[in-house]
Amino acid sequence: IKESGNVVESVNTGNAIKPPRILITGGLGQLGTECAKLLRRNYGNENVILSDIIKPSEESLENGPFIFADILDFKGLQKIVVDYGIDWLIHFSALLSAVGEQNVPLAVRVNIEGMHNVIELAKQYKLRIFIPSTIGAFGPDSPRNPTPNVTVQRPRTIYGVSKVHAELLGEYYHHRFGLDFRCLRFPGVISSDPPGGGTTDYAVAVFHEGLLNKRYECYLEPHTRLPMIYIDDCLSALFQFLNTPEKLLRRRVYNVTAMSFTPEELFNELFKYIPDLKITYKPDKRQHIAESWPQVFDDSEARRDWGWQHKYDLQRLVELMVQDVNTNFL
Ligand code: AKB
Repeated sequence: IKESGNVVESVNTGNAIKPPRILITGGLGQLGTECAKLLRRNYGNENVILSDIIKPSEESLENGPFIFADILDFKGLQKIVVDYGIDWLIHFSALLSAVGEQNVPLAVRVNIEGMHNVIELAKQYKLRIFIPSTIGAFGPDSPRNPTPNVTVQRPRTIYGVSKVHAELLGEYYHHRFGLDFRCLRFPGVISSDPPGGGTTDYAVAVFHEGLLNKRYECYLEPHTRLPMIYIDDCLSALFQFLNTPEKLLRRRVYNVTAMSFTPEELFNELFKYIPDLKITYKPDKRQHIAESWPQVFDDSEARRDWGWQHKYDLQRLVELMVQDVNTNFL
């Protein structure tokens, strides 16, 4: 099977080679539906099972199975893995940085207890497991420009703490039990789906509000630089990484990124499409979070070890986001 030049892996069942059966948790968040589309194109619709605890839209029910799965219910997860013959688990369920701060106990349950369940599940059933991490796994003591793959990690959000925990536990399960754990640290992911409680989401919200109302009040200061990636690049990285043979992986956790920009730089690009866009700034608590995160992300190890390359820069990202939001939301 092929996707844009990538040779895709299959599972050797002894007699025949068959595509992997994949379960996606938290499938109705920013990445799930698009990730399912990409995987279904490559592995077949029936082999990719999208799951969540919320009610799906018509679109999410198109093209393949959608099921209820609560990551806090270990037995329920075991039943799904057995009933559907799952080989790979992509674990997207998580509260993001800004919403996590508003409900720390819930973030602990979802991001930490939920992750304990899926990692144990993956160990028991010998699944390949992918858990995304984030630039939020770094903190004020980390070098910010650039932030290397291995450095000090002392995040100050529950989101960041839970992601460092996932990175370390995944690495531990890999070394101790041979678990095929894979993790990419993503920067802010820009897609046309409405924002979901992150600190980097101003860079999504401005397209929706800017195109609809011609105005946007930004909660970050104009010069706050953060690493970012367009969703297609993010999912290509995930896809390519999932299919990288284990022997090429020198580590289990990699930084990936495409660009870095400030709100002011993004808005200047957007003025080309919305010349009468009015921007005001009203920094809030998210400013403190952003100031503790990397400004420029060093992903040279991913580029070296498994050939990561981004396609979309700031100009192309803005062009595509204007198109996507206009077509799907206005
Ligand atoms: C957030 O802002 O919380 C996320 C992230 C960078 O992980 N988008």
